[in-house]
Amino acid sequence: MSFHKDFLYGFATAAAQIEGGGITSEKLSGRGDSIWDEFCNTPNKIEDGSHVQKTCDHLSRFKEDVALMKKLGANSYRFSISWPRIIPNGGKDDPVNELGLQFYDDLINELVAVGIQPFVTLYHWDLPLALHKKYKGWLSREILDDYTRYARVCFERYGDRVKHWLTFNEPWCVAVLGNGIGQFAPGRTCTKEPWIVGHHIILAHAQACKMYKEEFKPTQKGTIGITLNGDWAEPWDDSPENVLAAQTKMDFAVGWFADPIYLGHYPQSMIDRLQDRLPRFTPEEIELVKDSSEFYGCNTYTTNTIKAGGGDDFSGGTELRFDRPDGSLIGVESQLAWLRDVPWGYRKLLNYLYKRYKKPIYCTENGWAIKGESDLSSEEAIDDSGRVRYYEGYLNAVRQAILVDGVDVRSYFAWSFLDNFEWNSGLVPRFGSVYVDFNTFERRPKKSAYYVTEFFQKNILA
Ligand code: GBH
Repeated sequence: MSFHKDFLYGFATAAAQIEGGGITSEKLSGRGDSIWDEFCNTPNKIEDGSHVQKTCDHLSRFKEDVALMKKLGANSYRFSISWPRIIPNGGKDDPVNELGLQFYDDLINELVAVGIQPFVTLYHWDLPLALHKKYKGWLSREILDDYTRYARVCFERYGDRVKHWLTFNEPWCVAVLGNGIGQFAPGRTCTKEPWIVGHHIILAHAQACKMYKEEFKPTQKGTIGITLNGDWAEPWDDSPENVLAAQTKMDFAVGWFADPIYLGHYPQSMIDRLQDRLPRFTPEEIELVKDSSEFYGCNTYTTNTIKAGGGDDFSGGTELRFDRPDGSLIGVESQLAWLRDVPWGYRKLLNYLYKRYKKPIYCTENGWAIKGESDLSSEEAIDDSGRVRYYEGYLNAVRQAILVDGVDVRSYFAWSFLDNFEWNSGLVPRFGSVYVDFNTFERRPKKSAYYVTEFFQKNILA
């Protein structure tokens, strides 16, 4: 067993989290508002009151950012395209924004010129606000054709240089956090709508894949898939009910999307629990959906111990914990309550995904926010030994999954390249391997930036 000969490694970002340089430059750029602009304009939605309009100013600093990635030695860069930057009102008959199209053209050219392969996400949560106002976004089936046209514009314009496409980043978050518990834009709370949102995303994903494979892949020769969030679910103890609960948690987090896409049906545990609330696929739809994704895109950060009972529908009625029956905790704390450092869970997850879905795996996100990092000076923050320790554990888990277990892993992207806008948590959690001063936009690579790239340089050449 060895690393894939074309193994891709580097850092990941998303448009809404890094592009904004302030209200003036964003207005001049011609980008339409996304649901995140409106969410940030609503009091008390973002913990520190920060705004997507002003994050890392990647929009004007992208050349410096690409040069830094090159210096670090990455061979690929995962980023997302902002739909409202390309089509400000989002719809299939709405005009495109040439300035926005040009921005990603320039970014991609800059990457290709220095030998860094672009790995592109089409949808990383910044829905054009106009489509939310028009028909409530993913809640309406009308969105399918609007999304497919947006995808077409991207394939046409960038597909000569982009060979790796992701239709969606983490649909679970869109459905549950955005439309179930309201922590994310558009901030809706409902126990019925998230399952419809998820269904429409699966169909939109499949429709875009079909179009790519039929109309673009024959000449462009790239690959397309989806990326899902999913943290390993370890039974709290060996009792049959907790073992079953852990599987149910995997079904509700990962299987919700992965089972239809790779296996052709929703998980039985979801059908049983949700009954009429879970939409059904028609035979034609399942034909479209099954095998739509050419690989499994894996975002993962942590592991939970799972107990039966409690929880809500979104966890399949299971309880997410970090403790063991003996009272010990499975990993140290981070800046975020949901995130603890549990490297062994990563190896188990990769084995589970490969065994169940039998697809090459692209690890598209994995990373760490050190507790209290925002209280440090930049000088202190760049000495990020807590993050190096996290990557040491997780990268060795990937290495063992590949070399010992034979899992076909083809990429690894650390989240994130830059400290950035962590959605409803604002600018406080710092996930970057590069420190960003949010007043001056100055960048300073942290220790972990070198650690991650050197790890792969050593292992790929070995
Ligand atoms: C990713 O998602 C995103 O893709 C990225 O944009 C983001 O910045 C990064 O991770 C860091 O957060 O409510 O207890 O069930 C976040 C992954 C998945 C983490 C869902 C929180 C909910 C746990 N999220 N998870 S819980």
